[in-house]
Amino acid sequence: HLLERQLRAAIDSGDQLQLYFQPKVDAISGLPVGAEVLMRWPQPERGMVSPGEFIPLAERTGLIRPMTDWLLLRAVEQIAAWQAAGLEPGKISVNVSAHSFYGGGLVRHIDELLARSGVAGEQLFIEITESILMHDREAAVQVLSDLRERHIGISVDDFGTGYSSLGYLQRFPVDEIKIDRSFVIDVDSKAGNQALVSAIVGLGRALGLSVVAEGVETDAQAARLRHLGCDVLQGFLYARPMPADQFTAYIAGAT
Ligand code: G
Ligand code: G
Ligand code: G
Ligand code: NA
Ligand code: MN
Repeated sequence: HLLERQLRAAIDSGDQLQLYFQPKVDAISGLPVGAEVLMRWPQPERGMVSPGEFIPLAERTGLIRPMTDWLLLRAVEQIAAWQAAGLEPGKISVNVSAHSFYGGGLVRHIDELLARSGVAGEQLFIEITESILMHDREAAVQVLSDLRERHIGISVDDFGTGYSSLGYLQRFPVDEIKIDRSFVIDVDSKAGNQALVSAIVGLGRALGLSVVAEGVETDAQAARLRHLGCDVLQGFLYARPMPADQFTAYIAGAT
């Protein structure tokens, strides 16, 4: 397929794919606590290809592994550059797909990047979906423990959409849960969504996890999520995903 060839070329060339950063803010103060990295692909002939299109393609073809390795490299280099400039970007979260998570080599790759750059593991968060974690629970515990040993944070993405095994959440060394956008959309008007968010916050508190709500678009949603006890908010209300140089200005202005 043409798109697959183009994606392979983009990964090989190393200068077509871009890292965008979407701030995560403290629910109470509104100050940034970090950002989620989201991959963007401005393809020279096609224009911006949607991640909804090229991420599943990358997952089907196995290209997601070199792509994630490259993204991790660039993310760690960027953190080092911000720190060298005296800026504090907070914790930078990288999405990791099943191939990378279970394929072996993820932790070794991160070790190399951290050693080479001098960046501390605690600067990084790995976002992994609930369903990926449940796929092979024993293998997952091993990878998560390896990451924890390096003080790398673990975030459970799209929380509430998989078939949750709440018992396992307690056995996984996890730091953060991200309430899926689908529960956030109507949280200001639907009692059911409020009850869900409230239950997830209660679970997070009981297990000592930070609770993030994603996809926050309105003040009404933010006020309700804050009232329900969410710790961190992320969404278009605060900022859209932005290129590194814009995020530099964002954190420089926020401090
Ligand atoms: O970035 P949004 O803007 O459109 O992303 C769409 C989907 O692609 C989301 O599910 C998001 O998690 C995923 N995605 C974006 N960037 C990455 C990435 O670098 N790696 C992985 N695995 N998924 C990503
Ligand atoms: O699957 P994951 O949660 O990683 O996906 C993040 C996706 O959510 C990205 O596509 C990102 O662009 C998108 N996103 C971030 N904030 C908002 C928001 O406030 N509203 C909507 N509709 N999408 C958002
Ligand atoms: O409406 P009012 O401001 O009283 O809302 C207080 C809500 O904010 C309560 O639900 C409480 O759990 C939550 N809250 C209070 N302090 C904090 C805090 O430091 N962090 C978070 N995430 N929630 C808090
Ligand atoms: Na994510
Ligand atoms: Mn999510």
